[in-house]
Amino acid sequence: PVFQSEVIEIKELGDERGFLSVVEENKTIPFEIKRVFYIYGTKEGVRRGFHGHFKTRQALIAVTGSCKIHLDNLSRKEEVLLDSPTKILILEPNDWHEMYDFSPDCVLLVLASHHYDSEDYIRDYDNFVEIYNG
Ligand code: T46
Repeated sequence: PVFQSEVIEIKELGDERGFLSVVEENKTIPFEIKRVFYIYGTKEGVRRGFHGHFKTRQALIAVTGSCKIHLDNLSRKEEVLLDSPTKILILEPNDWHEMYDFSPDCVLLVLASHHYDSEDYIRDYDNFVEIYNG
């Protein structure tokens, strides 16, 4: 199937102690979570990503700070701003993505549907176009 990436909002559960937000696999997150990683301490001006995937679905949350994601699924290009721990980008494999404009305090949490596999990356844009246009 060809998926469509989207931004979803989750609840901010709060009381006098502060806030708590929750995500659950196969509910808030539309897949089973096999892997978790986080990107932090990103240097100023850095742009990373520059790839698509074959099968890995991901959920991106800026748990602190903010960053932007450039998305390109060949039929649309979009810029997503992640600037709240209650905002989640469900990033589908068929979206080429680049992450940039990280605030110095940004911690970008990523939940992934598959274990790490370097073969699941499409790092060449022309190749990406061939695969998803074909
Ligand atoms: C993605 C975006 C949102 C591992 O060994 N295991 C892992 O699970 C990951 C994610 C990375 N690595 C190694 C591979 C590289 O040597 O960590 C190094 C940095 O990874 P990479 O250059 O792929 O990082 P980004 O920011 O370009 O991309 C990452 C994810 O790899 C990718 O799947 O969609 O975040």
